[in-house]
Amino acid sequence: MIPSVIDQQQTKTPEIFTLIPDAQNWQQFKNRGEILESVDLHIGCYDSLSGWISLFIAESLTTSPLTGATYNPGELPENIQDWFTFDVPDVELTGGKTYYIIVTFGLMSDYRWSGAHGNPYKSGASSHPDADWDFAFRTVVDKSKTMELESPFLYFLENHPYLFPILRYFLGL
Ligand SMILES: [Ca+2]
Repeated sequence: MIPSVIDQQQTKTPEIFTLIPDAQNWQQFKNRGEILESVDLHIGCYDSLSGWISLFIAESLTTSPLTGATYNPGELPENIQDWFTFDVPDVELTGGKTYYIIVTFGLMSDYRWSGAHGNPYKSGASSHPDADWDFAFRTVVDKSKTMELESPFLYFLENHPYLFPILRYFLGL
C-alpha cells in the first residue's frame, strides 16, 4: 500500500526567482485528492541571517489559511535550490477547486523559489510578474486517510502561538 502520492506538480526548475519579503508569494493549484499531507517546493535560502519562512494553504489571498507550517532558515537548502517538504497539518481540500500555496517571510531574508516560463502548470497562475510563470511545487495527498479532527489547524495553532502575528497580517487585523 502506498498511501501518499503526488497529486499536483510543476517540476520544471530552469530559473530562480528571488521572493519578495513581507509579502504573499503564491502559486495556485487545483487538487484532485482530498487530504493534503504536505507540499514540496524547489527553494533555497541565501542568507544565514534570514528569518523564518512560512507556507500556507488558503482559498484566497484574503481569507484565513486552511493549514500551514513554519521553518527556520537553517532547515532549508542553504545557498542551493533543492526540493524541501513543508509538512503541514493534514487538511481536507475540495477536488477541482483552486487553492493558493502562499510563501511569506520577513524583511532582511533571502529566499528563492525555482520555476519556469511557458505556463508549465496549466491549472493555476502565480505571483511572479510574468503571467506565463509557474513556481515548482508538488502537493502530496494521502488517499487512505479520513479526517478525524474537526479543525486540525486550530489544534496546530495552539502549539504554534508565534504564528498569530502572521495570521493577523493575512486577515488585515
Ligand atoms: Ca500556470
